[in-house]
Formats: sequence, structure tokens, C-alpha cells
Amino acid sequence: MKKLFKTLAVFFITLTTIFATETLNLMPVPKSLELNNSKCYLHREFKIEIKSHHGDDLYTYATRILRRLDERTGLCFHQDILVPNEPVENAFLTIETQRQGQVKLYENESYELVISESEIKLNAVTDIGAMRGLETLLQLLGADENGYFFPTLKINDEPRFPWRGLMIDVARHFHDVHVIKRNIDGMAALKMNVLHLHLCDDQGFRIESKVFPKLHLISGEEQYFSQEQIKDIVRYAKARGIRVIPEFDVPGHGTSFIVAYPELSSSNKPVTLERTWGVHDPTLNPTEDITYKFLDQLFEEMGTLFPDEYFHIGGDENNGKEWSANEKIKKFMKDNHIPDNHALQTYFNKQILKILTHHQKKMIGWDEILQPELPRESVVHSWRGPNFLVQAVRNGYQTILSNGYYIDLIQPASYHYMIDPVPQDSNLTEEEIKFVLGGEATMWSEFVDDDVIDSRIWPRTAAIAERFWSPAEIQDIDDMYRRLEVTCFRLEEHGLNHIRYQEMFFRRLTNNQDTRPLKTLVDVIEMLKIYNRHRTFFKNEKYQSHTPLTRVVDATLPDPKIPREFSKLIDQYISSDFSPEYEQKIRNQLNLWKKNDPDLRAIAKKSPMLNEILPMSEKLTTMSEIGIKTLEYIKSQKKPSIFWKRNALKSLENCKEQVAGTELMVVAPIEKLVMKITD
Ligand code: TNX
Repeated sequence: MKKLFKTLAVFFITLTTIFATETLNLMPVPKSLELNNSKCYLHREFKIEIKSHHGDDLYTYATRILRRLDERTGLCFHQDILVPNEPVENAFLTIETQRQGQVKLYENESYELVISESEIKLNAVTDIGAMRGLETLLQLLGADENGYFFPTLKINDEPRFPWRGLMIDVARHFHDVHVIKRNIDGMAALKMNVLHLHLCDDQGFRIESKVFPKLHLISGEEQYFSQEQIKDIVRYAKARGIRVIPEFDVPGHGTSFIVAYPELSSSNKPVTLERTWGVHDPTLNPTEDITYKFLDQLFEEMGTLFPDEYFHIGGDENNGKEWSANEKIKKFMKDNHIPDNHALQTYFNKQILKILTHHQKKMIGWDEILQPELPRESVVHSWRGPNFLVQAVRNGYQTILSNGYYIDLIQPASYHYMIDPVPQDSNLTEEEIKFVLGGEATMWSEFVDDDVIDSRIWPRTAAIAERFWSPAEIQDIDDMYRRLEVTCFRLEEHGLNHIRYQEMFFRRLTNNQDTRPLKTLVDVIEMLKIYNRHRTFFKNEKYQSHTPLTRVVDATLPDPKIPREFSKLIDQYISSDFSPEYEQKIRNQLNLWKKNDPDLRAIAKKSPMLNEILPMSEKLTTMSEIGIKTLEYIKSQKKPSIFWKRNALKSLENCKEQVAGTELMVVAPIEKLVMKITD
């Protein structure tokens, strides 16, 4: 019976959602939605009233919503700011909450939104739920010849997972307060609720410490958050129902600690701040009291800046080299019956845990913290794969998933979208599934600075946010991309520059000449995926902290639209049995690509920075010529010689090779077409 009910519920959700998402642009898709068939038009008299006063945050939130609506519609509403205890006459939207929300794990974020032709009602248990509902309302805005409107409907919504995070690495490249804030706004728009700041690593220490000032003064290299700035970020996030969790990565990735305070080191080697990426040796010494005294004081200080009950200690990728090379550490291990480096890390974690518990914090760390005797209230943050997550859950730990959500690896939104925090085929029981708290998209910043970062986070993170919020059954990739496109341009209203940064880069790259030929090329190339860019060199050197991130590769967008559409077009052409309508479209596109190269070369003459990408431009021409020839063969129903086909495939293979950290994304469809000629 229970099962039948569940199946029916899933059916209902899917039905209502399919109905809804065909016409609406909601992201994430709500839990349930009933659409009526009329419109609620917006007018200048539109006013919001909050009927309950549980803290001021909702008032400022609703005021921002009003302004955003105003900016989109140009209606110039009469209502100014919303102020507590000031009655609003003839309010069109009334909001009612039962209590103030806490920015805390498991806080209630549910809401009910009812839109009729003459009024809108938003009810929520907490003000945070109301904030989530207000974002939904804004996403519902439509327009027709009569003006701006909301569709009439009823939504009941709540998240599937309580932990929906974004991690930003501010250590490899520092990111300023305004960058963090605009991304917090993006998170709120997508109903995400945890900002995780990776605050230190081998390349720098990015937060002021009054107790150990050399940390920021030496290892911050003038790029760090002051304590006032951190308080400001935490306050800004809280006002949007978002928790902020700090990460201090120990004992590995420890260079920034050791440069400032060499006494913490596991070796005698002199160290300098790391300028390259990857896993490095410097590791804190787990056998000396001084290490724990230091971390005790530091974590106490930092714990007061970040009020969240969770505190991330990193714990990843300690290669153990320094421990194995240190006689004193080896003796300590022997004396204390610690058999290997893993056990030594467990010993270290246990001491850290005592410190955190003493400061009323719960510990969260990357996979590697999962060792025997890890207390059950710790959270395991899984980056190595679903198996590790399942293992942690089976051992009774709460977990969050990041493996599969590494947005620095430039995989398409569809890839991230289909990864579920609850691993498929894991056979976890209903009870065990409750231990999966959710996940975090991770923005490691080896290849992003303040200009590029938004384009690496958005819009793909919106698809991940939907995975964390919406019912698991919502899986239609085409519909996700349709809604993602709308979400993407809407995100610009927060000052996010994920779209407009490109034009600025093009101007610099062309030396302010015509940017169109460069755009034509950039539209079809992408940065190398996974760790392949890490493996390339620039000017015969490994990438370093100061290597410029202003090259063509940095102006490319992840998951570009034109290649996706071109691939679809080729499929349609093939499945329509080579319809002339599609043929014409393909031909137009190929002709445009084919003749782009001379134009780009002319521009490169006055902008040598473009030279490195010219071989890619040539590949685009070669590929297009092969494509055009293939269309001719198909049209005339003539078969090419066996040599032609062999050479064409060989050239296409060559077109797939990387140039200047980029790859051409439209070769595979042409290959498919060539294969069709003789089939
Ligand atoms: C692995 S995930 C790391 C980071 C890198 C990242 C790049 C983890 C705990 N460590 O140090 O920045 O890969 O993708």
C-alpha cells in the first residue's frame, strides 16, 4: 500500500511538473505545482505586506524583490522600502511566517505560494522559507502584449536535501568581497543554502588572524579578508538564509601555515609559498604539542567569526612524504604504536576533534577523515566518489557529496545534473538515505580569478542546485537546458558577469578591433576538461599563480550552446533522411566557420596575443571544408573514393587535438556525417 502510494505520488509530481515546466522557467522545479489558466497582471500599485514580524531580514529581502521586479518591468512601483510594524494598505502580495528561521542545518525552508488574479499569498513556517518563495515568484514573471504578469497557480515546495552548497576556493586565487557577495545572491536565487570558503592552501592564507598575524601578513600577500569583511560576508549570507562554513585545510596543503610559522612543520626544509598547482609536501607536524596549541587558539578565534556549528578541517591529499622522512616522527609513531601514516592522520584528527568539540563545533572534512573512531557527529565530505560516500553512510556518518560536482573540471551541466547525491544502485535503505545531507559544487580556483569565476560557476551550478532541491524524478535534460538559459540571463541582475565578461575579454584579446571573428571561433571551442589543462604548459612553463588568465582559453565558456545545437542539427538531418531544410542550415553554419580564418588572422596581425589560437582557427576551416564536401556527397548520392574518406577521418582526428588549452567541440558531429556517406 505504502509503495502504491509512493508510486502514485511520483506520478503526480512528474505529471504536474511536466505540465508546469513546459510553460514555466522555474529552477529548481518545485515539489508540487497546480497551474490555473489565467494571469495575474502587475501594475504600479503592486505592494507587499509582511503580516508577521520575526526579524528584519525578510523586510530587506522583500524590498530587494520589489526593486528587482521594478528593474525588470520598469513599472516604477509606488512602494518604497518595507518597514516592520508599518501597515501597508491594499497590499497585493501578503507574506505570513510563523517564526524567524535559523541559518542552521535542517531549518525549515518550505513555503506555499498561491497566485490568483487579484492577490498573491505567500505562507511559510520561517522567514527563510518565505525568501525561497519570493525567488520562485520572481522566476514566474511573464510578459505579453498587455503587460507583465504572473500565472495563476498554487505551489507547495520544500527542498529534498538540507545541505545545498557551493564551495569557493579563495586560496589559489583570492576573490574579493564583492565577488563573494554577488555569488551569494546567485546562490539565493537558486535556493542554495551553504557557502563553504576554502580559506587556506599551499598558495596562501586568506583571512586575518589577530592571534597569529603572520598567517595573513606573510602568507596572505595582501590578499585576504579582514575580520570585518568576513563578518560582513557572514551577515550578508545570513540575511539570505545562507550558512557560511570556513575550511582550514590541515594537516596537508599546509604550506601557508608553515611559511608563517615554521615551527609547525614536519620537516626542516625551508619553504616558500607555493606558486604551482597540485599536491605538495609541506604538512603540519602531528606529533608536537605546539601544533595543537596553535590550532586550538586559531580555531577558537575563527570559530567566533563563523557562527555555524560546522567547521571544515580539510584533511585531504596528505602525501605523507615529510612524515616518512622525519626520524622524530617515526619514533613517535613507534612509541605510540601508530602503524602507518593513515593512522597518524587519524591520531591528528582525534586531537583536532577534541579542540573543535571544546569550542562547540562539529567537524567536517574531506573523505580522508573517515577513519576508525571518527565520532558519529562528524560529517564526511565526499570528493573521491560514490563508493566513499556509501562507505561513510554505512558506517553511520552523515555525508555530503562533491564528487561529480567539480565545476572546475568544465564538464557539461547535463553531466552534473544526472549525478544524484544518493548514488544510484547503492541499495541504501530509507534510513541510510537520511544520512546523505546533500552536496556542494566545488569551485577550485587554480584557473579562475575575479573576472573568470562567475562564468565557471554559472549557469552550470543552477543545474546542480536543482538536483539538490527538486524531487529526484526531475531528470529531463532538454527541459533543464531550456530553463537554464532563462536562469542564466536572469542571474545577471545580481551583478554576476558570467556573460558580459566575455565581451571585455574579446576587446582585450583583439586589441579593440572587430571582435566578431574571435567570437565565432570561441563559440565552438572549450577549455580542456578534467585535469588536462593542468597538464599543459604556457610559454613552456607549468601554470603558476601569476600566469595570466586572460587568454582565449579563459574567454571560452563551459558547455557552449552552439556545439550542442549543431550536434542536434546533424542528428535531425540524419534522422530526417537528409532533409534539404536541415541541409541548408548546416551548410550556412559551415560556410560561416569556413571563411572565419582569414578575418581572424587579419586581426591577430595587430594583436599577437591571438597567435596561439590561430592553429585552432585553421582546424575549424579544415573541418568545415570536410563537412561541406560531405553534404555534397550526400546530396548527389555519389560515393567518395575510399582514400577521400580515410583522409577526411584522419584530418578530423587531427582537428580534435588541443590548441592553447582549448579543444574544438564540433568535430564529432561532422565525423558522424562522414560515416554516413557510405553507410
Ligand atoms: C583536488 S578535492 C583537491 C584540490 C584541488 C582540486 C582540483 C580536494 C579535497 N582536493 O586541492 O584544487 O582537486 O580539482
